Amino acid sequence: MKNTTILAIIGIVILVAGAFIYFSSNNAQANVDVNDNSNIDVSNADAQKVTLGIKNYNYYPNTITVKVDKPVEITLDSSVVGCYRSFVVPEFKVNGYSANPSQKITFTPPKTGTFRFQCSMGMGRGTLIVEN
Ligand SMILES: [Cu+2]
Repeated sequence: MKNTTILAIIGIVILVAGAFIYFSSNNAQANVDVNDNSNIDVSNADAQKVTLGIKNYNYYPNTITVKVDKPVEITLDSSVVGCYRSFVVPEFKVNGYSANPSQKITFTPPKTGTFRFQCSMGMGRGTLIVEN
C-alpha cells in the first residue's frame, strides 16, 4: 500500500475511535442523569425557606408569612412524623409529601390573604399568611 493510503486508514481509525469514545461517554453521562434523582429536591436559592417542626401535636411555627408570587420551600424537620409529613394548602391545591427533611415541598402562592395549611388528614393545622 501507498503511504497516503496507510495514513488515510490510520486517520479513519482515529476518527471512529474518537467518535466511539465520545458517544460512550455521553451515554454514561446520560445514565448518571437518569438514575440521579437528587436534583429534584435541590434547594432553590431564591425560594422563601420555611422550616416546620412539631410542638404540642401541631406544626410549629403555627403561622407562616410569605410573599405572594415567589416560590416557597417548606422543610419538615425530623420532629415531623407520620401524616404530618404531608403538607397541604387546600386553597392553592398544594398537596406535598416529604419523606425526610431533605425532600422539600415547594409551591408559589398565587394570591395574598390568610389561608390554612394542614397535614393530609387535617390533624395538624396552621395559618399561611401571603403578603405583597
Ligand atoms: Cu394528619
